[in-house]
Amino acid sequence: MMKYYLAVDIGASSGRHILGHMEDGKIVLEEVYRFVNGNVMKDGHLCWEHDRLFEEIVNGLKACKELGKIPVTMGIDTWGVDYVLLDEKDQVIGDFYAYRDSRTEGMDDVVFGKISEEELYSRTGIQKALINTIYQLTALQEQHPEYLEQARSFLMVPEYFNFLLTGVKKNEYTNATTGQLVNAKTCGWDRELMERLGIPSGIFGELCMPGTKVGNLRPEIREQVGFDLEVMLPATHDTGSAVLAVPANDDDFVFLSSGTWSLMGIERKEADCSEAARKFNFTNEGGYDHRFRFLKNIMGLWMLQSVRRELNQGEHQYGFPELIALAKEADGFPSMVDVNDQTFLAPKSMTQAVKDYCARTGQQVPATTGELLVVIYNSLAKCYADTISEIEELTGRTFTRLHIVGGGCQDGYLNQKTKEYTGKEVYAGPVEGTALGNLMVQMLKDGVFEKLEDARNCVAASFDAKKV
Ligand code: LFR
Repeated sequence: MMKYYLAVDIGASSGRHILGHMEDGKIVLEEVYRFVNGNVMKDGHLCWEHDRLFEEIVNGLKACKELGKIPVTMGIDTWGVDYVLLDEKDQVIGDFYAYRDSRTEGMDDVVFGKISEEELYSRTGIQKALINTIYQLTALQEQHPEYLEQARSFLMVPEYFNFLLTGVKKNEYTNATTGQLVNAKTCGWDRELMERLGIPSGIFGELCMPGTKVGNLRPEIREQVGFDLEVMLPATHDTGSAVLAVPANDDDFVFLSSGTWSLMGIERKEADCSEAARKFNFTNEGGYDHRFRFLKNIMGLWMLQSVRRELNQGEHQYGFPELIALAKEADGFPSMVDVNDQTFLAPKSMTQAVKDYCARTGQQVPATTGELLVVIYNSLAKCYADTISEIEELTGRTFTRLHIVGGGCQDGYLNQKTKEYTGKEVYAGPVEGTALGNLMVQMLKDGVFEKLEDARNCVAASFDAKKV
């Protein structure tokens, strides 16, 4: 009997159910279900559609049943920083706010009025980004203090879905770190920090490490899907899962987890919470096996996805191959933008935001779709190169290779540009890095692999990383 494991990987633009199993010493993946995701506007706020997403999670379980491939365990990973609050009856309080919502504007000043930016970084090692849970909860304090008063439990997005599936509430370490409320030294919630900020620390449960069992399916869910399984905690932060699947065990490389965001960095045994790291805005996210991902958040494919969404409001529907062809035609177009500029986080129109940036900085304004795309491609690749230089400066090392994992590694044009700008050896793959990393933890827990190194060797043997 084949033993299957299920990864439910939900990103900002799509979610998928991917079954994994071992065959002749290799990991085999099978996508069984896929659905779209995105923000919707509700009462003037950008929100996620958690009810629909949960229906899709259940639909994907039904699809496994239809295939006759019943997994022994499953794990859910999603983007970080977002959360729900539950009241004493376990009902959700307020809306499912999405991190791009502008309600956190100015909340950095409120937080820094209670703790200095330097001290906050030295405690958490997490970069300043207004999307972080710390600023979201501060916004709630300012705008809806009653929500925090009613709250009895805090769950991050994957934990909320796990709760709906099993009835069990468990907080997980890797995702928690993204919120900027976890202490980088103790690897536990920084309750003293919460108290200083006036965030009720009692709503945060003890942090569990990836590999912990959450529970079995609730009877209602079991009936709907037609089977039972164990829900487990993978690295529930998608980037934490993705980086597990980098097909290398040495340390002579920089990784790039490429999706809606581009997360670029290195794996380390200890967090670097120094002033130098803070000034470059690097972050130390908690990973599997007490590793840290020392990385930078780069705006990423979001910019390309947004332009495409805007173009596709017309009759003609553009796919990425067509967009890449247009970009190639305009290849020499010279203007560049700082992709991490706040104006690109959630603009009404990305097309206009890029044009405005070029105009503002006295550069040639892109006039065609191709030119616009070239600006984004070159700017992303340049940002990757700059980020590698910063990592090299901060660590006093030089790195030979760049490993790109995740959906974005399928963009050959971006890979080529990345190679040109960084001057590194570039390897692309695996594409389903996040789902793979999620599955690897389930398999490690089940004894398929003894240790992470073995799992990574197996990933390298199972999936070709293409040299760019
Ligand atoms: C990637 C990611 C990043 C995080 C951002 C917001 O999907 O998880 O790591 O910074 O989304 O949560």
